[in-house]
Amino acid sequence: MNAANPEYMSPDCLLRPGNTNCGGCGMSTGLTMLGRALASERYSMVIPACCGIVAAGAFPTTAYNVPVIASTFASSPAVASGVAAVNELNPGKDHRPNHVICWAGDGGTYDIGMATLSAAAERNEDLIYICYDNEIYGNTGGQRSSATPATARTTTTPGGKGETKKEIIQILAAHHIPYAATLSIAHPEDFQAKIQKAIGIKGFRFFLIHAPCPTGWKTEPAESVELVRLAVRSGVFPLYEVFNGVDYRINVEPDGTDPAVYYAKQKRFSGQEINLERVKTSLKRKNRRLRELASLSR
Ligand SMILES: Cc1ncc(C[n+]2csc(CCOP(=O)(O)OP(=O)(O)O)c2C)c(N)n1
Ligand code: SF4
Ligand SMILES: [Mg+2]
Repeated sequence: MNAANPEYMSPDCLLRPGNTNCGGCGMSTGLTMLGRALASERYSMVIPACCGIVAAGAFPTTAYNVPVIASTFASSPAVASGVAAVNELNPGKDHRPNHVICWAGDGGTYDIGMATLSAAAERNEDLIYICYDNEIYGNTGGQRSSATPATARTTTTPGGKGETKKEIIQILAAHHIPYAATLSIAHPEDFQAKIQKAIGIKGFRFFLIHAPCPTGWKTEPAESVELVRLAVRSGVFPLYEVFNGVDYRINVEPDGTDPAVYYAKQKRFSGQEINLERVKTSLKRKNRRLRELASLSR
């Protein structure tokens, strides 16, 4: 493949061939879908330490088709706030919006960037923050993060993680930001529609993408999309949005698929004592609460 091919310079090709991502990487598919959703927009990205910034390649070349600032692990929301402020002061002759997208992993979001993320959300900075959640520190070999689900094996939880995954959407919603939503690479139309909706909203917008990492999850690269589809169908990763921190809307209802099918496809869960009854009860509770919040919002 020739990365200099004009086809790969087209505005919807955000991540060009020649990047270093593994086959079947959910983050790569997320970037492809993001590029398509933003094809007619002007934007730049801020990316902290994570696979997403390694993907750019070595200076002076880049796999990205838009300007990208590489930030330190903890500072991407602060750096993005600065870029958004500079853009506002410099509208350009055409006054066309110049959006700022923060693209970060779960380690940079749930853990190490949490302070600057919370601060930027509380200030309602005019930017779109997207966390691609592969549920580990993928770039450094697959250590646990607070997004790692209970019982998953990682290099720092070889016997399976004991703690439960953090509820990041609820945390962000509690900042009363105008818009927060989950995205799935198995639901491209929903993905596209929500990104375009967010473009029309001013203030802090937050997205969470379920992003399989075949390398860390020990899964088949060709099954990444099927895996996240199963996660939506079984209620493991519900697709929903929250407006102004209070109004909930469910976008795709789980269809009763057994979550055991999702777990069985991943070697990170194999050999673990997964108490499926407990998992199912907790998923039922979580999805019932979501439905209650959505019905209160009608
Ligand atoms: C302050 C600091 N600590 C540790 C690192 C090493 N480091 C670089 S990327 C990374 C993992 C990032 O995990 P995540 O944000 O989930 O993104 P992923 O690698 O999974 O894409 C780590 C620990 C660093 N660059 N800076
Ligand atoms: S380690 Fe995981 S997240 Fe990183 S590029 Fe490979 S598949 Fe993608
Ligand atoms: Mg990660």
